[in-house]
Amino acid sequence: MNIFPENVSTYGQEIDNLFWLIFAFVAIAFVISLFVLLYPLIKYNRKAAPKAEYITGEKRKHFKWVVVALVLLLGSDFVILYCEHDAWGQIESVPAKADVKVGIIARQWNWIFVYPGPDGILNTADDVIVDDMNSSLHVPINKNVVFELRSQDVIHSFFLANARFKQDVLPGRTVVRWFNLTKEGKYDISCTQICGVLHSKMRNFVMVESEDKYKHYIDSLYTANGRKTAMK
Ligand SMILES: [Cu+2]
Repeated sequence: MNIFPENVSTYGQEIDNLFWLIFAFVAIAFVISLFVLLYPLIKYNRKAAPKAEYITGEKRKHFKWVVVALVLLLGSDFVILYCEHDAWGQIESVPAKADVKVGIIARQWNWIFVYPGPDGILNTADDVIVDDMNSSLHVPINKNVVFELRSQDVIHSFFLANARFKQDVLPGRTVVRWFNLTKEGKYDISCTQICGVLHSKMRNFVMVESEDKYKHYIDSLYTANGRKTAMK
């Protein structure tokens, strides 16, 4: 069953698997909790047990149920921790050598994209900045895109549902993350942290393109900025 937006990132499937694993644990816990709540209500109704009993939970036969619940809870936590280890490792280990580097800046209420200039290095004088409402971040398909997330004002959250990627963007801090998108197309970027009155308008896009199209776009950016085109 797939109720999510289409996954287009290399690590997205792992996140979906984790979702269903956690969902299963929560579903089981939900059924058990309902049973524990409803069963005594029916079994010990007013006719069957008119007098309530006060239980402190200190007696061994009572306390063991506290231990059972604790073991179940800790047990499921450890299973989830064990299963998420791989996905966590993939997302946290930013590739040392990026195919593409880009800066993503959050500002009330727009995402701003910064492409390294012809020198290929971010945060230098020749960077090209795209700062238009609802503009698109262009990335090539099947490439490791490493991005630096920054905020100019408040806390925002960068969410690319199709990549299963979400990360808070904090003022005063640079967060470096990556993705590798495997299908050409246009996908929504949204902000998932209430960041002011126009928070819901903070909607941009990722354009996943063939290498050629991507280079063409970058070239056009450089030309528009009056710089020499120098994409290798
Ligand atoms: Cu925001």
